[in-house]
Amino acid sequence: MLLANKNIVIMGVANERSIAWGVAKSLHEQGANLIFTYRKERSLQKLQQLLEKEQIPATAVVSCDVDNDDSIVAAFADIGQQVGVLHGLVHSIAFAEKEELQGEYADTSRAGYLTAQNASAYSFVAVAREAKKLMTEGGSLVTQSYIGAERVMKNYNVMGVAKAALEASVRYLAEDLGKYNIRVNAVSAGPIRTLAAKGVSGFNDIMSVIEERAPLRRNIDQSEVGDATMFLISHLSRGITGEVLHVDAGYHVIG
Ligand code: NDP
Ligand code: N5H
Repeated sequence: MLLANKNIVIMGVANERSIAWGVAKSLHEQGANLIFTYRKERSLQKLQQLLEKEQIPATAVVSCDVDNDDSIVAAFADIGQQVGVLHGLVHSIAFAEKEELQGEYADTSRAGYLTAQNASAYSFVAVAREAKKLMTEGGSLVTQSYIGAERVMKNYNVMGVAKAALEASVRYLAEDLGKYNIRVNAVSAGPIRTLAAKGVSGFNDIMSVIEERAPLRRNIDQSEVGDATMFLISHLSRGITGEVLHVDAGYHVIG
């Protein structure tokens, strides 16, 4: 058991397809104590059903809207009271308005740009600051990114720019928190059919391209992202910080 007696926060379970739920299963297999945060009541209900079905105990379940600083501060104060020390945190949250995820990036509105940055990039900075206060024995933070941060991917648009900011934040946070023995990394996952991905234009075409062109000639799933995230949370990755680890069947090496 790589994570016995380790207190790990998981943010972003909306349902059984969520990347965060894949992460929860991988962390649970290694004996971690899991603390979940959610935003919508619907997500809380889904989470409670999943925990019961899979017989996974939650150490705590706390409400947290990452668009709101007071909500973040209150959530981590609550977590601190319940568990005292944190050893890890997984941020698996992003949001952009649907109308910004199609057409030309050049048409992005100021409001749409700020919404995406706020929920998808700044949220990780704010969460890292609060989590750090509880990581008195060192720790590991992991966020979820996508190759649209590095290259132009059709329709990803404003979210690509938000993920670029998120990946840059991983590097700056790695420098700031390294002196406290807190590591900061990202996983860059290939496309997975989740609630957030539902209804976004071009999703099926992108999955077909991966099947044809990725070195492994297939798509990846939540369990693969879960295991890679578990590795980055665990002691096995103790020399790694400021890294973006691709879990994408190798697609990122193809020109
Ligand atoms: P999900 O829809 O399962 O998860 C998205 C989560 O974001 C939901 O739990 C949602 O909670 C939460 N969320 C959105 N806004 C807020 C907010 N303001 N405060 C708190 N929570 C919020 O989709 P995924 O699992 O696909 O997404 C997880 C992460 O993985 C995202 O960062 C995404 O960009 C990334 N990713 C996804 C890929 C994919 O193909 N699916 C590929 C690469 C990266 P609620 O509904 O309760 O608001
Ligand atoms: C190139 C692509 C396909 C096009 C772009 C997709 C971008 C998706 C990311 C964001 C997170 C989707 C999003 O915010 C959708 C919302 O506007 C509407 N959905 C919701 O509100 C649901 C109910 C909730 C749960 O969603 C959120 N976000 O809270 C990228 C794809 C191939 C890969 C992909 C899907 C990447 C990614 O980052 O998720």
